[in-house]
Formats: sequence, structure tokens, C-alpha cells
Amino acid sequence: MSRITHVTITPVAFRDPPLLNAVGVHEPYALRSIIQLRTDDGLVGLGESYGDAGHLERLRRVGDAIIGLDPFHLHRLREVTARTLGGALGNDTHGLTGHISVAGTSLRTFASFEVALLDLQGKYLGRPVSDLLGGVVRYRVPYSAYLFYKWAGHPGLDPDEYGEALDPEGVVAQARWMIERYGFGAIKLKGGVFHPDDEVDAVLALRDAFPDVPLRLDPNAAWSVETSIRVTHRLEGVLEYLEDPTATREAMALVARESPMPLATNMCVVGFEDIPDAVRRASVGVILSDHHYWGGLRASGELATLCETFGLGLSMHSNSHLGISLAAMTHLAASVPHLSYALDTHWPWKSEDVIVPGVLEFVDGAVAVPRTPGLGVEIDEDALGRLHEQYLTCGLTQRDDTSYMRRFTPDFDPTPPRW
Ligand code: GKR
Ligand code: MG
Repeated sequence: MSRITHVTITPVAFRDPPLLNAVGVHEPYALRSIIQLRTDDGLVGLGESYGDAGHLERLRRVGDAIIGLDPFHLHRLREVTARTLGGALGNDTHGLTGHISVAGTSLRTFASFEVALLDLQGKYLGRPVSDLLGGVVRYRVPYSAYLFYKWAGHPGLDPDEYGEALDPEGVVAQARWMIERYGFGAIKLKGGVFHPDDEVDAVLALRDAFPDVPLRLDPNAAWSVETSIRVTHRLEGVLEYLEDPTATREAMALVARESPMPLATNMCVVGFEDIPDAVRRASVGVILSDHHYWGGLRASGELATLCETFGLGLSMHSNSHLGISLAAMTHLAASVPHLSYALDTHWPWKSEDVIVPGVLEFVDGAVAVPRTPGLGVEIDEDALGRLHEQYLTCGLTQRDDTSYMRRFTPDFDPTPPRW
């Protein structure tokens, strides 16, 4: 009988370029937590999640409470997580992923362990995680190039290997590099950084440079309803979807009514409780799932079924992440019949990882689903140690793109709508 005997939560920091978004700019390091669950039969289950201090504290508390848990008892994990956290730990947010309720905070913690338990289940049974999720419907999972406006390097440091991208030429050059290296067959541009007309020009330059590649733009709710509608008309026939042009389901519905292309979201529909209102208002045509905050891999599969029921498209959202998360995203996407678009990933922006390299390779923009037991990835203990050391010395304890931006632009104000 398999039981959890040891829980190790290791915060890590990995180098991150100065990627610009609606609320500021990425700091020199991105933070993640790495979860290792050991069992009495010698198995190790892996998970990866946010690395912000509040989340780490919740992981540690729940980690202590799951000693003795049977890795197959996911409902029990849910109950222990809710009981251990109670309502007392408040809530916080990571990245631009909408409003986070106390229930949502509990789900983020649950999801962090759920992946590690599924990894254990797979190793115990000798089956890949995708088999536990219903089996693969695709052996290769397509991802999208994820472009960012960016500075040449972090202020005060040498320019990085990615180069500057602050205008349409820079954005097209970045797309070329990313497609040459990874073979992506779809492109997303992170917007909400410059005036919408400039961002439309960048998208039109991408259209000219890559006439057959589906395009997306995501200003993270930086625009008013009027601006959003104007952009949808300028980009008619150019975008496959427009992501979170404006905040709230009500405002998104006003835009959706006038928009020639579907609207997608990872900000105004971020939990099951948001779906009835979004469907009633017809706020969005596409939901971007993310197992890190939708309550894990199994809940994300249920989300896919709901999207199919309500005629909504489905794709996947990403924040800065490492290989364990990419493995989890790939197993999930491989096992979801209703998947409408190539997935987001920040993968090309990282130069360090905690997993043994070689398993997750991009060929023609897609990652082959690992067929070995569990998630199919292994920890490189030296790399984990290095990235933990980096966490201890980098001085960051939570993501704060706005404060970092204000070090260089003191009057930077991200309050939406900016345009
Ligand atoms: O990494 O700057 C970023 C992104 O803006 C991220 O925080 C968002 O959550 O990628 C995300 C999105 O699609 O909104
Ligand atoms: Mg988004």
C-alpha cells in the first residue's frame, strides 16, 4: 500500500528576460515551487507551481497535513487542503489571471499537489498521466509562439540573447527567431504595453511576414470597451481571437457583441463559478484553461467538457514555468478531445530548468507526450540545488512587475483602462 512519507517543497528562481506587459515588466528572476512527494514504496511524485511567499506558506502547511495520504485519494487531498487552509490565509494573485477568491486560493494549492499525486499514481501503475486522464487523443500537443515586447536587457545588466523588441520590426524579428527555433504554427503577441494603434501595426506586420500563421493579441484588459471594439474592426480577418481586451464579463460582452472575431479569456472566467454568468452574457468565445488555478488536471478536463457543452473554444494559458509544468500541460492537452487552438507557453523565454533535459522537445511547434510512467520527467538534483540557491540570493519573494517597472519609470500607472 503506497503512502506519502515525505513532502519537500523547494522554492526556485530562474533567469527571466525583461518582458513587458500591461502591469509592468518581468523582474530578472521568475519564481516557482517544486514539489517532491516520497512514498513508503520508494516512488517520487513531482509537481510545480507558483513561487510567491504566500503560496509557499500554504504549500508547506498542506504538505505537512498530507503525510500518510494514499496517492489515489484526490478527494481526500481536496478536503485536507480546504481544512488546513480554512478561510484564514486570505488570497493573493499571480500574474494576470483575474480575481482570486479564497476558494480559488485553496484550489491553487490543491492543484499543486494533485499533479504530484497523479505522477505517483502513474508511476505506481506503470502508466503515463495522460492515460489516467482518459488516454491520449493526440500524441503531439501544439503550442503557440508567445511574443513579448521587451527591452534589450535588464537595466544595468548586459543585453540578453533575445534582443530588443519595441516596434513592429522587433516583434517580427522575434517571431522569426522563435519559429525558426521551435517551429510554432501559431503566434500570440502580448499587448497592453503601447498605444493600441501601435500594437495593431505590429500584428499587421506579423500578418505580412507570416500570411498563413494564426495570430492572437492579448492586452490583459488594458483597454476600454470603445478601444477594444475599434481594435476588433481594425483586425477583422487577421486575428483568430482577441484575448482579454477589457476587464469584466459585462464589458467583454459589450465588445463580443460587436466583434468579428471570438474573444478569449484567462482573466474574466477563472473558475467554474464564473461560467454561468459568462454563458448568459455571451462574454467570451474561448476559455484559456490553466490547471495551476482551475483546480488541477482532472478539473481542467471537466472544464473542457463544459466548454464543448456550451459551444466555447478551449485553449491553455501560461505564466513563466519550468519543465514539470510543461509536462503536466502536455499530458492534459493530449487527453482532452475538445481542444480548439495551439496552447500558450512561456518556454522559449527560459534558459534554466530543474528537470533532466531531453524529454520535452519542440518539433514543428509541438511536444510529443511522454509515454513513460507518470509525468515522464525527472528532477536533476544539481540543477534544483542551483536554482534554489538562486532563489535564496536573488532577494525576490513574490512577483511584482509593477514595482520593478517603477524603478525605471516612477510615474508608471497600470490602472485600467489605460487606453
Ligand atoms: O508573463 O507577463 C506575463 C503574462 O502577461 C502573464 O502574466 C499572463 O498571465 O500570459 C498571461 C496571459 O495570457 O494573460
Ligand atoms: Mg491572457
